Parts: sequence; structure tokens; C-alpha cells
Amino acid sequence: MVTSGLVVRSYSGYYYVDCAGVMITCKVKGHMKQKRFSLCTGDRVQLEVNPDKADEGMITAILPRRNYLERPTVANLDLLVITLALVQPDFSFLIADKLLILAEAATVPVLLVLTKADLTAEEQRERIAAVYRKIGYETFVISSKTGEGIDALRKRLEGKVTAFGGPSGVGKSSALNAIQPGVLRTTGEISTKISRGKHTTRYTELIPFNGGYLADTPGFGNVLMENLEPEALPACFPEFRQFEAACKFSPCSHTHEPVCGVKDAVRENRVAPSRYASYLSILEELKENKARNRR
Ligand SMILES: Nc1nc2c(ncn2[C@@H]2O[C@H](COP(=O)(O)OP(=O)(O)OP(=O)(O)O)[C@@H](O)[C@H]2O)c(=O)[nH]1
Ligand SMILES: [Mg+2]
Ligand SMILES: [Zn+2]
Repeated sequence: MVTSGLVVRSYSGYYYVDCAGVMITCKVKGHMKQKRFSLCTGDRVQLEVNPDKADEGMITAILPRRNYLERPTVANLDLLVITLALVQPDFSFLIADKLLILAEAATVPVLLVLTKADLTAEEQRERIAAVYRKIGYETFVISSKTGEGIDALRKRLEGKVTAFGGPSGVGKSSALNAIQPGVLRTTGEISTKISRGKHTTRYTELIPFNGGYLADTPGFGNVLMENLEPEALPACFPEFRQFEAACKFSPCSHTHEPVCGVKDAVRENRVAPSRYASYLSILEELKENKARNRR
């Protein structure tokens, strides 16, 4: 029998596919491996169910993707929740901006979640949130410890396929557990106990949630900006758009050009200094990558 389903988890060559509520453990058909299909969680696939064992199958094709993210590795998201701690680890504007740019480049809708509100002063968290709200990024400030902001976030995610992505230790799993208590206990293998009793997430897994899915994903260390051309960077800063009409050159790199609407906007504080600093730093990184790849 040929059917289709959603890859909710992949693990050492096996894919767990949800076919209308029935979980089928699949391997990939030989001809697909040759094409080096990078099948991942969130992919919609076609499969042949084993006639002798209804819970086993072979994936024969991957259906076209709506979108795809490398960090975290997941396809067909309605929403990426970029999760960042206000403290422990300290909030970094550069990391936040890098993650936003990767999502913009992949055209995945994003929402920003700032965690560990209970450990910070109101003034500090509002200052950070204001930078992103002003650009138009929906920003939630939450505490998984006190429950602050959790109800509003839960409501926002209903019926959607959402992944929580971000650096390690920012509180992605804690936030998921606060949104749907017990959710990660049912999927015990996806995290491992590390030193001092901490748990760290090892796999990306989609978990059914109020008509949609939530995905916990493993945290990452530094954020590499690969597969992005320096020329594509300005378009990843949505707040630049309204000022670019005043740039003399088009395209404009918003760096050395004498007449530049974006630089004027930075000077007038209409673009956040932290965002322009991130822009310059990431632009340099992308140029270095490009030069290195040419050598
Ligand atoms: N005070 C406080 N601590 C929190 C909060 N959220 C998470 N933590 C703590 O932060 C640490 C890391 O939380 P996790 O939820 O495991 O973080 P993670 O982002 O899932 O980490 P990885 O799976 O390694 O990527 C744990 O010790 C949590 O108890 C919060 O809102 N307030
Ligand atoms: Mg985790
Ligand atoms: Zn310019």
C-alpha cells in the first residue's frame, strides 16, 4: 500500500512517519539514497507500507518542501521560535540577529522568545524586546519557572507546526514543558543527562500539540553563516527597506557609499545601533567566507 505521511523524527537511518495518526517506522528506498536526499524531520513523504507488518515501511519519495532550515534542521515549518536567554547565557544581539537572518533567508516566519525573565530586571528585558518589536518581530518575554508569558505563547502556537531553535541551555525544552506539561517525558529518549544533572536535547522531534506540532531541537554553539551571499544580506534586515530609497546607489552595501539612507537612519537612531553593528560584522564574515571558498 502506498500512502503519505509526516517525518516526526529521524534517528540513525530510521524515519518515524506519522500517517494520519499511525506511526510507521521507515527506511529509505535505495534509489533515494543515491540521489543523496537529505530527508529530515518535518518532511512530507510518500511510502510503501510493508504488507506483512503494518508499522513498517519504505520511503519512496519526498514531497516538495515549503521551506527548509539547516539550523535547526527541519522542513515545512509554519513558525520558528528563535529562543534566546536574557541571561545564563547572556543575551547576544549578534547571535539573535544571525538567527533572524538565517530565518529570513529561508523565508521561514519567526517569533522571538526571550527566556529566564525571572532572572532579569524589567527594564533590561524591555530594552532588548523593544529593539525587535520596533522592527516588527513578534517578541515574547517568558519564564518557564514562574509561568510568565507562557499562556500567551501557547495560544499563539495552537494549530501550527513550530520548532524551538536556539543556542544550548537557553531553555527551549523548559519552555516546551511549560507550554504542554509532561510533553517531553513522553519522549524520554530525545534528551540525555549530562554533567550536574542537566538534560540536553539530542534529536529534533515533532510532538503533536493542539492541532499542530511542536519541535524541540538540539541547541547549538556558534552560528555559522554559510550559503548566504554578501549581496543577499541587506534584504534580511526588514527595517532597512523603508530607508533604501534614499540610497544613491542600487544595490547599496550601506557601508562606504557617501549617500546612504540606511546610514542616515542609523545616525538618526531610526535603525538600532546593535542591528547595524550586527550587519557590518556579518557582512565581513560573509565576505571572508566567499573569499575563502574562491581560493
Ligand atoms: N531561572 C530560570 N531557569 C530556566 C528557565 N528556563 C530554563 N531554565 C534553566 O536553564 C537550563 C537549561 O534549560 P533547558 O530547557 O534544558 O535548555 P535547552 O535550550 O533545551 O538546552 P539544550 O537542549 O542543551 O539545547 C536548565 O537548568 C533550566 O532549569 C527560566 O525561565 N528561568
Ligand atoms: Mg533542550
Ligand atoms: Zn545604502
